[in-house]
Amino acid sequence: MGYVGIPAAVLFADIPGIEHVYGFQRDSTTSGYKIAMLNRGESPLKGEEPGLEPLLRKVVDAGTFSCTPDFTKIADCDAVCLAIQTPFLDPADLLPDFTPLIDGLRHVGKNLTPGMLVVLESTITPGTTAGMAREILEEESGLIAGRDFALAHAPERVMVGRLLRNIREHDRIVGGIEPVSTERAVELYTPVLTTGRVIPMTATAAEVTKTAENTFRDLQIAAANQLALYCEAMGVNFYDVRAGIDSLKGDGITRAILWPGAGVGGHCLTKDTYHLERGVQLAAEAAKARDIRLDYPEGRPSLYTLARDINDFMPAHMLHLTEAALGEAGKALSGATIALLGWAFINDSDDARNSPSEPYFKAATAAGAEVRVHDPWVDPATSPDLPSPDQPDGGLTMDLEQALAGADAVVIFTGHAAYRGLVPEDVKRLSGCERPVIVDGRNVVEPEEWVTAGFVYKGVGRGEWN
Ligand code: SAJ
Repeated sequence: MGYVGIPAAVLFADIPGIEHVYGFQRDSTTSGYKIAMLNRGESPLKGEEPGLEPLLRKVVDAGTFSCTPDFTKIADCDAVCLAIQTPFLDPADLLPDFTPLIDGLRHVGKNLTPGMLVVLESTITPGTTAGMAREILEEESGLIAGRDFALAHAPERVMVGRLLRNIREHDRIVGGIEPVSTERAVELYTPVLTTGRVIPMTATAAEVTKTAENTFRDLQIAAANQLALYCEAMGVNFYDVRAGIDSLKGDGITRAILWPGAGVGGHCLTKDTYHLERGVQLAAEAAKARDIRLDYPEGRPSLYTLARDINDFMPAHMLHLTEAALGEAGKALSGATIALLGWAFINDSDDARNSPSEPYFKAATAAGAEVRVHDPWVDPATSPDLPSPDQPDGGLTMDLEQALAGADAVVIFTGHAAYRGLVPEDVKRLSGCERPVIVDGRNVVEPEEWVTAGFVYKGVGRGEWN
């Protein structure tokens, strides 16, 4: 019952002809609180999620949805969908942490009955559905996939802040381990979609589609980040260049350039490249026996992992900009007070998984700075991802004035709406500094206004000011 499972469950529960949807949630110390909340019709997801809570309340009141930690109830189901996190233990050796997913698969396998459909919605290494997942389900159930039960992959394509809309309106990729499994998955997902269409393919093709679409997005962001770094070095404004490139239109020409910034976070772009890389590595190993090999320029790195490295570099770039700006104000990083604005990885959300703010927080603290973290959405009381979990408030405040008080530098990491309205004179007064510093990692402030108010300004891609 997370960002994917909750919206998916309530949408299924609102489909005529679907008698009941069980939302399975382990009664763990960190997440068990969700069970009672959901059964009261309350969403545990903070942040703006249009339509989610009213729909949840509706299906709870209608009795078509309930949340339970009792996995034996799986045996009563016709279909089971797994939306479980699949993080990476260590990208360097391309090893994912499939422990939570394997736990889920074992629960399903132990309660699997003939004729059931099992769908993996988690983003997984290509080859996992027909490989590891099939093996565990068959081992636990004694049944055969593709004969006694159907097995498919139907990757989620949601973004926080628009969960319901994304599920209803995005086309849905579904892929079975064999044609009947694909048909069953098409049958399951079609009623949930409004404008979206179901796109059937094989399970492995569906896995590659999902990992590749996030890898390509990450690659496009890396291209924008590299160009922004180049623009800074050449003293030009990335946003002028972007508008210029974007002007080449017509005849089907699109030059879509994404946005540079303080880094790439979240549960998806930060790991899906490695799932794709691992998939081709495993496939290449398996294919060696058949003398098929991956044909790729000898000794050259993967374009995709290079893109990961560039995007992972951006928090360090933010620190370099902070240090340079403090230097211009006659201060050092060590001993400086920094107000870090934005702990969530994406604007107007409470989702702080793999936030780019974290490596900056750690590096600035290690360099002797005192870093105060502010976020209007991430609740220190419930968020699993906090700057200093050992501190009473987790090292995070939702009080902006408290974060800005006495700050030598203000560093913007997330494009929350709350930061677009910052008034330089107010921030200067709160900082109490003669020459405070502002470092904008999301291009949310107007440099001229801040420089006029006496700030040293630095911004990602803003070479004309840096
Ligand atoms: N970001 C940039 N520049 C951009 C766009 C994003 O720096 O131009 C940063 C964001 O600030 C954020 C990170 O990248 O830190 C990820 O942002 P995102 O907008 O990609 O948000 P996600 O990761 O929640 O959503 C992606 C989406 N994937 C694609 O569009 C291909 C979404 O459709 C997927 O459902 C989601 O991953 C997922 O769950 O896989």
